Amino acid sequence: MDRIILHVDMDAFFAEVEVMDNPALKNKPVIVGGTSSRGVAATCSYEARTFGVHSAMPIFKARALCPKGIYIRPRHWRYKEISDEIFKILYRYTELIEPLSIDEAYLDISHLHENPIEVATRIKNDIKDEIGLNISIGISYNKFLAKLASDWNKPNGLKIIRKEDMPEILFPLKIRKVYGIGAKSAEKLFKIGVQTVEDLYNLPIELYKNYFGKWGEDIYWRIRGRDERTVITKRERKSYGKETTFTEDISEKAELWEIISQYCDEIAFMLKSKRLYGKTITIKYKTRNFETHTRSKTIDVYFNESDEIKEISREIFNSIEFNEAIRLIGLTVSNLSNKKNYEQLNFFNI
Ligand code: TTP
Ligand code: MG
Repeated sequence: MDRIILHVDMDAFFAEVEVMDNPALKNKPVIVGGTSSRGVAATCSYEARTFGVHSAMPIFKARALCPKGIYIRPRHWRYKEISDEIFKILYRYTELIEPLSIDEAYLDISHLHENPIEVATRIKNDIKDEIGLNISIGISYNKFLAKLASDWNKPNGLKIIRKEDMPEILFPLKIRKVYGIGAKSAEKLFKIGVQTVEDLYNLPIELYKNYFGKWGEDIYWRIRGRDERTVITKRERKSYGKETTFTEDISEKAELWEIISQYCDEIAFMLKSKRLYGKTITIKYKTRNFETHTRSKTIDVYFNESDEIKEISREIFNSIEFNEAIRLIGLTVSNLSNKKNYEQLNFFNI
């Protein structure tokens, strides 16, 4: 029997929470993630998107495109609170949920033996009625297609991709829509005239391996509707991290620090909400030439306060010489434990 997988994803999540909490913002271009000119947008409302603003765009650029926009500092605790409410509603439908981020998850509802469109509609209505926000839902028989479907007619979308729609339904899509195809591979493929999924579909499997390396075969099968990945319900987190690929490379150090500093707040918030502590911080960055570098530091004590994370990150950050413009920067806290004094306790227990 085919599985029934839903991919659910809130619309303009941080921005819509802000609008919900302050109805004066309704129908206005709202940008979350920067009250100073440094830093990047976390997200923005669909009204702001009509001006060309989007996630990961430098704030100064967003301000140039949308000077009348309303710029709001993120309130992570509030997004987490709403996210918890959303997940509570989802768990009423099934336990088979794989959370992907604060506003996104896969659900396996095969065992419900119900019409999936009806289930998805009920979920959408529950979230709208009980919380007041819109969610987009994609339905299909595997993860890859469910995720594509949730993006199909956002915001407030509902889309099903059936076996009989495949593969033709994917043919007009740009290849960047395919999970696993990054900017670099897409650029190379454009050079040989491959722009849409249909162009890609017609290439022999060997070429997939050349272009996508070890992911080649996965991508070959995905666009043919085969993706056997299951919905993984409980995954022990080994790290918490956050990274952004910028729409424009950033050379200014102060700007990069501002972004890292935002990540510190967010990661501290996530760790605290899970009562977790970390010991290692890693900064990863990619230069404009796609060279990836990582720098880590491990300390003797566990931490989860934003100030502690910032202090250690600052040390790592200062030791890096950014000689080239940066296209991606990320921060990860790892070596996690749920006890702050884990080592001391062990020591006394011996
Ligand atoms: P997304 O689901 O990618 O974006 P979104 O919900 O704002 O908009 P939509 O799904 O309708 O396209 O991310 C969820 C939240 O995660 C988003 O509201 C803010 C945060 N986020 C960042 O902080 N930085 C980022 O680069 C991205 C993509 C998201
Ligand atoms: Mg979303």
